[in-house]
Formats: sequence, C-alpha cells, structure tokens
Amino acid sequence: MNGEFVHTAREATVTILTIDRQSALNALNARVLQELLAGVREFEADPEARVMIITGAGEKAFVAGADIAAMSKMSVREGREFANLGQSVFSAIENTPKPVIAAINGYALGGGCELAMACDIRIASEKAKIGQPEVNLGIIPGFGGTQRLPRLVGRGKAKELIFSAVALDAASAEKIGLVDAVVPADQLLAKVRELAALIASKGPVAVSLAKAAINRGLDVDLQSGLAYEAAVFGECFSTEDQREGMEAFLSKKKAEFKGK
Ligand code: DAK
Repeated sequence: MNGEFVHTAREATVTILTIDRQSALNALNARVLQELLAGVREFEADPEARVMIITGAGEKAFVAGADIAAMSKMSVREGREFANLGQSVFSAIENTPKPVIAAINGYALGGGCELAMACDIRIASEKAKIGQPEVNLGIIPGFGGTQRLPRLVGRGKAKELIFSAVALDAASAEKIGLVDAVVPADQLLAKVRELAALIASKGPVAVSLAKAAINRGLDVDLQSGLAYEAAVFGECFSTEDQREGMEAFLSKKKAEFKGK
C-alpha cells in the first residue's frame, strides 16, 4: 500500500512497513493508525509474505508517540474512538499469525514504545531512545504500556520507567530485555532483513503456531500454557510442512516449506 503516512513494500517473502510522518517524528494520529491497520491487514492477507518489519522513516524517529497536538484537542467521543482504533491496531499486530519485527531506528516513545512492544521482536539502532514519557503529560500509557512493559522487563523496572518517564538508550534497553539486539545505525535494516529472511525460511505454519503458543502461554498459568502447547504440537502433525521438514532432514535435503 502507499498511504499518506504508511508505505509497504514486499521484498521476496518479507514485507517492510514504513511509518513516514517525519515532520512530527512519525507521531501516531488517527490517519497513521488507520493506515497502519490497513498495512497489517494487507500483510496478513498476502500469501507470499511471511514476516513483516515495521520501521520509521528518517534518521531521527521510529515513532515519537501518539500525536500530542491532535490529542490536546480531542473531545471525549474522539478520545474514545482514538483509543479504540489504537487498541485494534496494536492487537492486530500482536495477534497476526505471522511474525512482526520492529526495527527501531530512533525515538520510540510513548505509543512508539508500545508499538514496538506489540511486535514479536525488537531490534534497535544504537541511536534509539526508548521510553514511556506519558506522566510528563499527565496521562498514563494507553496503548498497552502498563501491561506489556512489565511482562517484558519485570514490574520493578517497568514501574521505574513509567513513573520516572526516563527514556533509555539502546544499550540500557537491551540490558533489561526491552530490545532484543542493538546494531549500528547504518546496519539496522540490513540486519533486520537478515533476521526476517532467516525466519521466513523456516516452516511458516510452525512459526505461526509457536507465536500463538508463546502469546497464549504468557497470559495463562504454566499448566494451562503447557496444555495449549501440547495441543498445538499435535496440530503440527496435520501439516505438510511437518512432513516436508522431517523427510528433508532424513534424506539430507533442504526443506521446501509451503506454509500448509
Ligand atoms: N506528537 C506530536 N508532535 C510531535 C511529537 C508527538 N508525540 N513528538 C514530536 N513532535 C513534533 C514536535 O512538536 C516538532 O514539531 P514542530 O515544532 O517542528 O512543528 C517536531 O515533531 C520535531 O520535534 P522536536 O522539535 O521536539 O525535536 P527534538 O529533537 O527537539 O526532540 C523529542 C525530540 C522526541 C525528545 C521530543 O519531540 C519529544 O519529547 N516529543 C514528545 C515525546 C512524547 O512525549 N511522546 C509520548 C507522547 S504521549 C491513548 C493511548 C496511548 C496514548 C495516548 C492515548 N488512548 C488509549 C486514548 C499514547 C500517548 C503518547 O504516546
């Protein structure tokens, strides 16, 4: 798609979605959120696309948050609509059956940090700055920050970051598990493309089922999570990919997965 603020491009089996609203450091207004949702739906429906990368245009920002200027003028009804839209976008990313990687090229603040946390994996440029500064504005994180941040970094660190509004540099974010890897700024997209291509070469159904099992497991107790894992493991044996993967191993060939 080629929207006003969101562009997607597919390179072989990887879709790259770029948020491009550089005059406001790629801040999320309703239009950006609508286009982001359309981009996720397009990725989901594209049978050739196996992995999506989300990044921000320009050198400076991934996403500097929800659009403060737009929010400052919202009525109660508009605020509610904005919240519903934002939540549906973030849930769509989290629940899309295929993996999504955030390539964090600069500021990921507030809604930008929350967007990155809704992705499956976060790779940051060494220039990235990540945090939840909402209390500076007299609000709390509203796109899942109070829920996803403690799940990623533990409750103490999450409270420290949200209460203090301090943004972390990339190295500190990696240390606490808020990002999964840090790479030089000029290599960010190349490294993320490499990881995306590696994931895209694996059994797509298995990757998708693993995503579902991990996400579901984190929301339930261990016993329920293990029961879900066993059920999903069983499901793998109804797929062509499982037969292909195991037969290829046994005959010492490279598996050609079809995603079925
Ligand atoms: N919104 C709108 N415009 C923004 C913006 C933002 N979040 N961040 C930056 N900009 C704009 C600036 O206003 C400026 O515009 P002009 O003055 O040029 O017109 C332009 O981008 C460049 O920014 P700066 O001049 O400030 O650039 P600096 O390098 O000096 O500073 C900065 C970069 C990222 C440190 C600074 O811009 C900054 O502190 N930005 C705000 C970061 C922030 O507080 N982010 C959190 C936003 S609150 C909700 C759910 C979730 C949310 C809300 C509601 N519901 C459920 C309803 C989420 C809230 C948030 O994310």
